[in-house]
Amino acid sequence: MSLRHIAAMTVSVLLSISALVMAPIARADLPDEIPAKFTPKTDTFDYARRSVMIPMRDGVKLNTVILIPKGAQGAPIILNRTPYNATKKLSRSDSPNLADVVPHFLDTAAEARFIIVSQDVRGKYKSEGSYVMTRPVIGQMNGSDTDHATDTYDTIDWLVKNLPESNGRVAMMGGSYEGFTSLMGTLNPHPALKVSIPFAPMVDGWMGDDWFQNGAFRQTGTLEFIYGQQATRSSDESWWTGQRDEYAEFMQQWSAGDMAKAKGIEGLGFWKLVSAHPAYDHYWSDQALDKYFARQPIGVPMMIVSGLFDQEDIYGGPALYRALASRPDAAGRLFLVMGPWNHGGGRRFGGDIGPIRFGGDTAVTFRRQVLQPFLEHYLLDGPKPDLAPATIFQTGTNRWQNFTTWPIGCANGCAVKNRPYFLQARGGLGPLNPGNAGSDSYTSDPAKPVPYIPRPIPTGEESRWGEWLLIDQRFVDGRPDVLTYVTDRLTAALTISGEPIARLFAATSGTDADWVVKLIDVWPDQDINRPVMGGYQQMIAASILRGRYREDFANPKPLTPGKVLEFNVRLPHANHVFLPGHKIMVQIQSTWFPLYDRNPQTYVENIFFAKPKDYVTAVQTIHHSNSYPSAVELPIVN
Ligand code: PG9
Repeated sequence: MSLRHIAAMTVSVLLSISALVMAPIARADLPDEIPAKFTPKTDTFDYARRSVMIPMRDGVKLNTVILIPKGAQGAPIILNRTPYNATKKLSRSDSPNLADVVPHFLDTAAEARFIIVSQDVRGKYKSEGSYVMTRPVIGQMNGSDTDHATDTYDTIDWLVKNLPESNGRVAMMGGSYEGFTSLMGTLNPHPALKVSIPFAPMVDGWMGDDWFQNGAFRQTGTLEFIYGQQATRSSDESWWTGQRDEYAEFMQQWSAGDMAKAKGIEGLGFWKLVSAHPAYDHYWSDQALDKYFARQPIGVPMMIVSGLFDQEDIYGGPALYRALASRPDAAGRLFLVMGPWNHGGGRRFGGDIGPIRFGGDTAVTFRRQVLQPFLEHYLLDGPKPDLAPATIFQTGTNRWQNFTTWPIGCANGCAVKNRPYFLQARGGLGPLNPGNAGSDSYTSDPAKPVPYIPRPIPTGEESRWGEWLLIDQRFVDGRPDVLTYVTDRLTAALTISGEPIARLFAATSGTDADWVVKLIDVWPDQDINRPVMGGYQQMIAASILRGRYREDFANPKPLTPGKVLEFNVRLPHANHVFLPGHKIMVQIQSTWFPLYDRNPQTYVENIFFAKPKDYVTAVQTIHHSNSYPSAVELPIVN
C-alpha cells in the first residue's frame, strides 16, 4: 500500500469518526420520562383525593379538590371556597392521614370523617372565568349572571349529586376571604346547605376590614395583597422590596398612589377602584355586607367567628352579628364567637399572641367543644348544643363567657353602661370631670411618622404582623408626637364589655388630620416570674379616624385650622378586665406608619394622589376641660 493510499484511508477514517461524533442525536431518541398518567400509590392513605372541574350555570368550570375518607358512607360535606389555591389548601402536609392534610380549622371535621372540599373561586388558580376581588352580588355592581351565591349553589348541587359517599348535607367554612365566600354562599342557599361558619369574614372594607379603617388607608397590607391577588391568576408574582425595614420602604414615596406606581401595580383592576373611591360612597356602602344582609332573610344557621385581636378583619364579625341579631329569624340560628385571636388564631393556635397568654389553646377548645358539636347537630342530627347566642372570651381573666346579646349594652337591666374616662391635666385619666381649662399639643410631622411597631419592620419570615396589635406600646410612649394619659393604679378590677368610643375635642393647624386612639392596659411595674410583662403596655382596642370624615363618611370636608372640633373614634369591641394593680392608659397620635398612609394634613381632593408639597407639619391640640371634655367612653360592667 502506497503512502498516498494510507494517507487517503487515514483521512477517510478520521472523517467518518468526526462525522460520527458530530452527527446530531435525533430528539426522538430521548423518550419523555414523565408518563402519560401516573397513579399514586395511596393504599395506605385513609382518604381518597379527587380533583374535578365543576361546571357553573354559565359554562365556566371551577377547580374543586375533594377529599373523601376511605369507607365513608353518609358523610357530611364541608365546603371551603378560596382565592388562595384549593390544591395547596388541602395539602398542609404530605401525610397519608386526612386530619393532617387539611388546614387546622378543619381538623375536627376530618377526624370525624367528614368529606372535605375546597374550590378555587372563579378566575383564580385552576378555575376558569374572570377574577373580581370580593365579587359583588348580582345587581347594580355586578351585571353578570353569576356571583359567589350562584357559584356556591351550583357547586353544592354538583357535590350532592355526584358524591354517593355523602349524606347530602353541606356546611361552608373558611376564614377571611373564605369567610366572605362562606357568608355569600348563604344568599338564596341550596337546600343541601345546612349551616355556615364564616371565620373573620371580610364585611366592610372601608369601615374596618382589610382596606381601610374609618377612611384611613391600610396601605401596606392592601397594596401587597392586590399585587399578589391580581398580578397573575396563580399569584406567582408578588410584592418585592429592597429593604428589610418596611418603614424605610414606604418612606420612599409620599402617597399610596406613588407607591402603587413605583411597584408597577397602578393598572391592576382593584387598585384602580380603591383609589377612585377614597370616601364611603356607594361603591363601598352598597358592598358592605352587614347592611346588605340586614335586608335579606338569614339563609341558614350561622356561626360568626371573630378574633378580638384580628389585625385584618376585626370589624366585620361583630358588625354583621349586630346587624342581624335582633331579627326574628336570628333566634336560635345566629351565633357569635369571639376569641382572643389574631387573624387566623381561631383557625390555628389560640394559646398566646406575642408574650400575652390566654391560659391554654383557646382555639382547640373552641373547635372541639363549640364548633364540632355545632356541625354534628346540623349535619348529623347530633344533640342540640347548649350554645349561647354570643360566646365571648374575657381577656385579663382568661375565661369564656356566654351572653344573650352582644354587645351587652342595656340588656339585663343595663348591666353595662358607657362611662367617660376623661383626659386630664398632667397626663391623668379618670372618671372625674377634668375641671379647669387645659389642653396638650404636639407637632405631627408626616416626614417623621410614628411607627406602628418598633423598627425595623420586617416582612416575610421575620414579620410580626400576626402579633402587632399586642406589641408593648412603650416603644412610642414618651415620643413628643404621642400623648399619653393614664389612671392611678387600680385598687379594684374594672371590667369592660362592648365597644369603647373616644370623644376627642381637638384642633389642628392644618386642614385635615388623622387621630389614632389606643386603649391600653398597663401591667404592674414588675413581674418576677415573667419579667417581660413588667410594666407592659398591652393594647386592648385601638383605631384611627381620618378627620375629613368627622361629620360624614361619604362627604369629606376640610377642617378649619385652629377650630376645636369633636371627633368620635369608635374602637373595636373588647371584653376585658383591667386587674387590680394595673392602670388604664390612652395614647393619642396622628400617624401610624407605614400601616396607614399618611394624611398630608393639607386638605386635598383624593389623598391617594396627594403631591409631596401637600405634606406639611401640623400642630395638634387635644383639649381636656369642662367645656371640651375629651374622654374615652368605656362600656363598664356594673
Ligand atoms: N384579610 C384577607 C382578605 C379578606 C378579604 C378580602 C381581601 C383580603 C384574607 O386573609 O383573606
